[in-house]
Amino acid sequence: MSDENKKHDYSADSIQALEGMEHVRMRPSMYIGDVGVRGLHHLVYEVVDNSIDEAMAGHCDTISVIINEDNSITVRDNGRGIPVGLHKKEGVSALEVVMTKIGAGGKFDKDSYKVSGGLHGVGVSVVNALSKHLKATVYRDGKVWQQEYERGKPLYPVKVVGETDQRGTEVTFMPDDEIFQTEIDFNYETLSTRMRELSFLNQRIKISIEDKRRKDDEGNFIREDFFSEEGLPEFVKYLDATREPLIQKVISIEGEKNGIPVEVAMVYNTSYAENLHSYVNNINTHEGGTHLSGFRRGLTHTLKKYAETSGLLKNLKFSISGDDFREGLTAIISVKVAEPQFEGQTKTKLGNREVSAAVSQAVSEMLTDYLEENPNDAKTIVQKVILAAQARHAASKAREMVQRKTVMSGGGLPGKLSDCAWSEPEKCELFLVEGDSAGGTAKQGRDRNFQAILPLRGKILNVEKAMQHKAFENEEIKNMYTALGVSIGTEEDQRALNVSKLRYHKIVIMCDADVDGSHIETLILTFFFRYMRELVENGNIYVAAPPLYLVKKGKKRKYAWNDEERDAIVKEFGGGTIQRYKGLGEMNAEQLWDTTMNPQHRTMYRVTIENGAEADRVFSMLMGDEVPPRRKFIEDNATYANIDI
Ligand code: 0RA
Repeated sequence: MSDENKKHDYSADSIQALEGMEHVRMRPSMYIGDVGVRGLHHLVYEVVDNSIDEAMAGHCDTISVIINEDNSITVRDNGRGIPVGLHKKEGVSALEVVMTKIGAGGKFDKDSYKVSGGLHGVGVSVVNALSKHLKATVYRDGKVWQQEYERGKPLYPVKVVGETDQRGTEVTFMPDDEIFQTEIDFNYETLSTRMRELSFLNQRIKISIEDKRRKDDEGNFIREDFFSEEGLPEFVKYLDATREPLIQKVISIEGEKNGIPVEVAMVYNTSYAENLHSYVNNINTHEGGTHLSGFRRGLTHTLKKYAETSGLLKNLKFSISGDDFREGLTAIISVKVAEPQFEGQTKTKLGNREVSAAVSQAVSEMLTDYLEENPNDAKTIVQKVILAAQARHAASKAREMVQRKTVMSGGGLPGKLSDCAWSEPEKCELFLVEGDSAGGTAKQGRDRNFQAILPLRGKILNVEKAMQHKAFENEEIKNMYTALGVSIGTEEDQRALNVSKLRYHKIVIMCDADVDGSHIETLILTFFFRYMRELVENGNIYVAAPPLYLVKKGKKRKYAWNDEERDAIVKEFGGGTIQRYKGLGEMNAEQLWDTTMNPQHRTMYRVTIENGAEADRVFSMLMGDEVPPRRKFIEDNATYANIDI
């Protein structure tokens, strides 16, 4: 190739690089998830990830993160330093390539062990593209090298600015306020929590975080130093610190199966809760995936087999389900996957099929060994599993009995309805509440003049999949018809409605603000859409919006309906404790009234149908087996008009 051509190639490549950076700035969410608070903090994780990679390759043991006074971030490590020599293909310093080429990441260092994926691992160049200003400093070969950038564009070629006997890489960046739709204001707790997590997930790395915006009582900057000698076993102990252990030891599983490193640490406690946390390449997989299902399978299989062969299940009159094996279990599952496929609504569900067997086998083998070596622990665990199964059976029997007793006695209003005093439908509201316990709270908290409560049991029938007679036989559905005063049409057209006697003009669906709650919400919406569409079209159907958080500090307390509000309140209070409301049941009557039911303060969404055909398509799609799409629908697609009443 002639020099002429080389020159041409180089400029073509640099144009490509520029386009890559432009693309990041045009579509930032594709690279960092969103341009809100989460995306902003994501920038820090991205830079730290590179240092963690360097540490995992065995070249670095100290990483420090600093929130500077101006809210810029500095990340420094004592690794080998990003190479500064000429990158032959690109014709510029390798440092410049790493900083300005999208996806250049660690491509030219094939020997080092690198795994990345998901939102992480997109490379520090993405951070550069989304920063108003970034300075990279490399300590290497006795010299200090430097290059600065504005919105991803180098301000000068890499230059030497001094001498050093140190090694490492330092990156300081100021996120671009033209990109982010939130204040450039880092949350110390958010970052420190992530650094603690990283130190547990990657043992024996010193990770520190310092906040130069704030000082403690002694005049030192707020700072934490994390270091975990053992890794995951320390992580579960940390998570379970406030629970009573059932067995003293942490069961630790560490190995590699089919080239996939698998690490598990688990403890049993005396609670009834299941606490599983899973990670892929240090990324929390909220939605689980193949590694989690592999873990569950390995655990159930191994414990069952052990219990059976050791005769502990003799004379058992009921079956044991998978859930019973996980009651009181806290576990962390961490795998490293070279090319992870992330699926699901928030791209936090591992899809790689091969991982399931790897985790299941690793768990089976090592847990079998553990049980054989620790027969006392094994017996304690199996006894707990049997108790869990027993309790589950007793509960379901009781539920059946109650169900049989509450057969509708025709004519009058349903026994479960707590009606309101007034009788003018246009003034009255009916709350359809998820579960009897939340129903009880709502009953106490309501204004009984105009608010009626009808608790609905668990998951109502999915009318999308049920035959019509099943729907009309369904207790909850019958209750809704009678409570509303809506009658079903004729023999010929059973769905023909008579809404002239509608007893409440506002019908409010009030469910937990979690995945289950949104599922129930959708099931109820599906019912209205399919069986009482007129009410939807007339604008009678509403969805309540309970708060997600309560922030407390001293005597001050405030509710937040999303993460941004929560962070703003924490900031306003200057810290504080955050209670996350997982369900309506966690609020008392007064809180439920204040936040969700009182017309003076509440936020409700009116459900509308903008396009019937589209709504139809959406509802059929929604009633598939995946829950996340439903959540997504409710959050973004729904044609709710946000009205404050
Ligand atoms: C590729 C090659 C080498 C180092 C790195 C990447 C590296 C990148 C980052 C990012 C943050 N900290 C980092 N530390 C190192 C070194 C290759 C060699 O020296 O032989």
